[in-house]
Amino acid sequence: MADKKSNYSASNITALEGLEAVRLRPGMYIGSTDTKGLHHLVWEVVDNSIDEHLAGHCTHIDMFIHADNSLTVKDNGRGIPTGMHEKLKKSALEVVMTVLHAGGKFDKDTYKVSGGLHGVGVSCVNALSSHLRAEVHREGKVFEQEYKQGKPVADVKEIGKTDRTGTNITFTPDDEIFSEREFKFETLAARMKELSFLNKGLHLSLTDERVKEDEEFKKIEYVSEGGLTEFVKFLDESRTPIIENPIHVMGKEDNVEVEVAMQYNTSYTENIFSFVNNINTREGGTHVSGFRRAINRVFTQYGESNNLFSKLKFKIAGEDFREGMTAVVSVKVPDPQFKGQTKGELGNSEVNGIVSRCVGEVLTNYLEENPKSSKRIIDKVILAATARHAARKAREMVQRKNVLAGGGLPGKLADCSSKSPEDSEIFLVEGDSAGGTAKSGRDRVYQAILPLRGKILNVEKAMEHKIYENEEIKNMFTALGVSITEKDGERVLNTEKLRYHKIVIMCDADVDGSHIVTLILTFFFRYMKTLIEQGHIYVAAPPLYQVKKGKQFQYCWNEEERQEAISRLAAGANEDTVKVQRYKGLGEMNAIQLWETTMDPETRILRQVVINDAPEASNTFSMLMGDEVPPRRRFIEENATYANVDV
Ligand code: 0RA
Repeated sequence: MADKKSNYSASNITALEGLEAVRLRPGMYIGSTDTKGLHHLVWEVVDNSIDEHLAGHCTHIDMFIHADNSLTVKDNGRGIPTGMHEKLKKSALEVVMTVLHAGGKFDKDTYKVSGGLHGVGVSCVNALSSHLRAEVHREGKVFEQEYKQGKPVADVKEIGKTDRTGTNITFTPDDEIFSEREFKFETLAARMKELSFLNKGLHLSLTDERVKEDEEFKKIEYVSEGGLTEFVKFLDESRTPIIENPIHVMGKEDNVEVEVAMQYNTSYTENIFSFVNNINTREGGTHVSGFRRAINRVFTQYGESNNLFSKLKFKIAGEDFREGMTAVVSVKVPDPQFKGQTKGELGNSEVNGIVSRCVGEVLTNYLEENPKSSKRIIDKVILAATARHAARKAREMVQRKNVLAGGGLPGKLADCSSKSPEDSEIFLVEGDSAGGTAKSGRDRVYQAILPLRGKILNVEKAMEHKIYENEEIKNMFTALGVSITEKDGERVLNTEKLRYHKIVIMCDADVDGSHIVTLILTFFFRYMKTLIEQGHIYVAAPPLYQVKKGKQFQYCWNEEERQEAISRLAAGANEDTVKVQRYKGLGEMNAIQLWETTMDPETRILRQVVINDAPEASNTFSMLMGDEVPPRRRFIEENATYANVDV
């Protein structure tokens, strides 16, 4: 009996390994079936083309978003093999497209993206597409095969002759699977741009065919000659550099390729982005620790042998060497091992030493050969250490005061009565008057209100100790119950005592309000990023209008809804009984209206803040909040609908 049972489950498992399993539990393969999962499909296909590039066989990758929202990725690689697969008695193309995990290259020596982090293979994309067509140019011939929900519609066909090689994959995401099916031009473009920096000389393009009849297709092309140096310049577009050009490291050891570019700017933030085989390793890993180790070692050595740190009364910490540093660390590893919560951390221990040696050598030479630049960097390091010392004192003052006051909460906080953080929410509200309305409108059992006065400090421009001395920021720390401590010279945010699991930023729906939201988000991004990563941060969406006729009324969140409401309520009525109330500020709503529209979990809209693309997000914050005006103006112009809400 027992045997029979186990046999049964074994065959079951085999059956479940087919593409049916992917359709049954798409989340297990691509994370989710929302917009994030949708774009995961694209990364999966592009990764295969990138693999061809890494193997030295592909120079061009072109992407097309078609009018029917299908998408094509076209490359000039070797083309997926089309010959007979010995064991399976099927074309290799069919095997790659329909067998789970068969998509990878058969040779192990090349750097591989697919099978790495994204890693589920192009067959998963096939399984989750209502329709997919693969076209292969190889050995002078064009082959094609089509699939529906991952199943071949017919055998592989030879359909013509060609003088090129490569693969075109066109797929339509299945509407039975995806809740969101619209490809986002900006998301795809950001990744294509990133890929161009990471793969010097690779041509990438993106064409959006979803345009009005008389318009031309929207097309952008990326190719970077400067590689990571250009990447760092792009990331620091809105910051002021302190040395002329980024320091550039290229090296190779034991088949591991290392490339690093780093620059120092006048800001106080550290921005290190890391990649393994072109995939962003958000949690860092051995390549990043190797990089940090080299920085600490080389600068300490240089400073000590030139007697530059002798006047300091405290030790320089690792983070002092990295304040105001923007760096990209990119490694190509033949057999990457990923670990960590989201598999975003490189585990290969040999990479640590390799990166450390490559960076150490170049940086040592740089410091010897560029005394002026080196002095500027060292001066900045000393300033950072001094400021950190002052910041720690300021922080300890704030935190000690809280302890002395018996964990006293800010006077302005209207706390909730629930003591369970999982059920509790805090609204960070712009202005005392809106704060007052929110206090009367809230459900006091689980909703707390913290009014913030006017514009909070722009942390992008302020020294760290100033930040801890800022009244509104102090209030946020104490109300939220989080604190910052130092561990091995690194700042860590302690969130174990977080008092609310939902932190909702609530500001006016106008330009000033948006600005305040951005200021608060900048603060969270730079000082409490963990809270964003843990999914605790939300932005409230108050309505823009109330359209009213007699006793009937409707709240509207955009112009379209407003027009719709006007025509609905106006039907049969004369003009001047059709009343539109434009809410300029939260304070204009009464407590009941504010509750109904913005605070009641049953009816409100909350936007959860997530970090999709860390380099892009960091860049956007420094651009919006930094010194340079032109990029900020460009951003506002390009996002005009957002900036123009206040008309
Ligand atoms: C399997 C083996 C080889 C290449 C590929 C797959 C391949 C897959 C994709 C997916 C999109 N573009 C692609 N390009 C190539 C190696 C082929 C050989 O050895 O000739």
